[in-house]
Amino acid sequence: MKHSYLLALACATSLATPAFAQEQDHSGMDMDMPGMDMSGHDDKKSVSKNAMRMPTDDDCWNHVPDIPFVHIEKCRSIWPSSEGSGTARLPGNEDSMRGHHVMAGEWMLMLHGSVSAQYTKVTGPRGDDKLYATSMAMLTAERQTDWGRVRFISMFSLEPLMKNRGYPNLFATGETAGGLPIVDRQHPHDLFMELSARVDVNVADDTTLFLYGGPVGEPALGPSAFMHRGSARYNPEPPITHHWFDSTHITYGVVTAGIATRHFQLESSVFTGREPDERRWNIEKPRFDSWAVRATFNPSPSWALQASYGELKQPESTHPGENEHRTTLSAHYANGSGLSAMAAFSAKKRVPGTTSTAWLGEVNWDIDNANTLFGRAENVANDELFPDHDDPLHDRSFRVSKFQIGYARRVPLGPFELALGGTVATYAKPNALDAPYGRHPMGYTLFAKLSLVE
Ligand SMILES: [Cu+2]
Repeated sequence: MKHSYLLALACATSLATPAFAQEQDHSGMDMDMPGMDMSGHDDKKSVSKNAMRMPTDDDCWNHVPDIPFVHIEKCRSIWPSSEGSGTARLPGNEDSMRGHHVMAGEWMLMLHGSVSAQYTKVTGPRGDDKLYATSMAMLTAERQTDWGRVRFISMFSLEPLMKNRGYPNLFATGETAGGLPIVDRQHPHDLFMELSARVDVNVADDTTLFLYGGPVGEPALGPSAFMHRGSARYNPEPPITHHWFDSTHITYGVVTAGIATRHFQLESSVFTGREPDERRWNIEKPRFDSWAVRATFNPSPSWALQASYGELKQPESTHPGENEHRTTLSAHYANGSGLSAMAAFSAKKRVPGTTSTAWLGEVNWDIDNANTLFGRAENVANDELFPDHDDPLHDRSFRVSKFQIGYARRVPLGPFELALGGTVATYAKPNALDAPYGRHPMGYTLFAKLSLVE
């Protein structure tokens, strides 16, 4: 991010908008606080001098709503948490500020997005290959006020352009195409991935109450969704455990209330349990028939530990009358210098029915400015691999694993970053799956991902 550019923008904005300056006036901060000294911004030398006068750690802790946006990045390296998808918290070291930032009056706008051209090939009898594109665009508007913060979030995807059956992802299941369950493939995401608002009210120096929600949002269940966590930043393949951990990231109708401090966040949601249907261009009817509760602990900027529980009403249209109780635990680590990793566990209980568990470990390591290594290991008991009722293996649960490694070469292109890379995956499965899947199926993906980063 270009500090000088943002500083200039923020200075221009704060000079032009009395409310912003006024906010700083009753912040009670020392005069050496950057942004307080509004004199001499018209010469370049003093701008760069001011840019170096960062807030102290203490400022970041005690005057959160008063930190000028230009210095939030510095504070984020001190705060123990940063924002993930929905209301999820990530380690403070996670770089969640990637994107293009513009001040519009008192509003800070952030545009973030990526498009990835991908080719996936999976071998074996259930394998397939496909050339396709995944995409995501996110626009947020946020504003600090003297009592807290207001934020609007919108997120879109053009994945509905691809066919309903999505793209090959061996052992992945979930949602439908043509009324039939999708198996060994990843479903496309909906056009509207998020349309939500969040209001934070400061109730003490270190405590805010917040309300989040909208027609499309993410309830307080599971870790931050895969496309919004650093540990999966360059991984082009969704987890095969998506429907154990983060499948609720697009939910039609969510309201979440919570309390947040530096280190803790406790929140609860009421939301729609039904997964998105296969009409991917519309906004579905909210039902508010399900609930979840989540606790997150950020002991330091390196860690985010999360536990959540939710009861979902009839999530799957192909399993009418069947509810789901989902318990997830996750530990996310980020060292702030290129390494981000997550380990997670989920237990999904069908009601009525059995419980199936899933494990996930993933890592992304930006070795230097140009090279990234990443990978993911998953293990899950899945009973949806044979949806045909006449199949002798129908409804039987099989514990399968996927081990995937990948590499990305990152090339800066102005405000964009182009990541070129590939992944290789191998699988472990019981012998009973040799006939339908082949003895040693393999998966490969090549990708070219363009992201707006500044
Ligand atoms: Cu998804």
